[in-house]
Amino acid sequence: MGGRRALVIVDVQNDFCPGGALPVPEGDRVVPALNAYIEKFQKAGLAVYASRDWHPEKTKHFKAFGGLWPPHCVQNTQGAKFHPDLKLPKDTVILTKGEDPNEDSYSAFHARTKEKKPFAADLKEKGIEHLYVGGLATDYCVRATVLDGLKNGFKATLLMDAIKGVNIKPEDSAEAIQEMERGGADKITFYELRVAGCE
Ligand code: VGL
Ligand code: ZN
Repeated sequence: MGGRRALVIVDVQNDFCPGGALPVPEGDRVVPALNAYIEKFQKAGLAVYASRDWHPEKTKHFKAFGGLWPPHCVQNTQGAKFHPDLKLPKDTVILTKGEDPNEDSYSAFHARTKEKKPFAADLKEKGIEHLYVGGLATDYCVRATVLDGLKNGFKATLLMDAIKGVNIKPEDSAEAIQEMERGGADKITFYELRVAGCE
């Protein structure tokens, strides 16, 4: 079991939390769980990535222009900011996606660093092979990120206590989790991470 590990926090932004423009039910509940993972990874000297949905005002992602969603995470708005209680370390690599008005860009593998480097390239440069993925939403951006990671040859572990889904259909998150597992992802909770001694 080689391979450097990294924590990947997907789209924990105000608009996906209660009170936001596209609230994931109980979306803010992932925040304390993710803070615990952040502390663990940081103490172990492992990289922390945080993706953000970052849409222009007009995008085919939004209902008004043919998409599925109400406007959310519009660039430079309060709703696009990370949840205020999320304790991102200073050296967190911020990944930005959804800027292209012609693409949904659910997956963090469509995102780039602030130096405009694709996520996969940044991971490869750092020798990272194993992604621990949590955040919002289980059935959209978490799902797409994990499946793309697996397709790109990374190992992926889902942080079961640090994800929440939209569940347009009530079973959507459960089905997404099964799909990720079929693709090769495994699942863990914070307690199991500690037991496994993943330092
Ligand atoms: C997301 C719906 C629309 C997500 C983003 O972050 O899961 N879901 N845009
Ligand atoms: Zn979006």
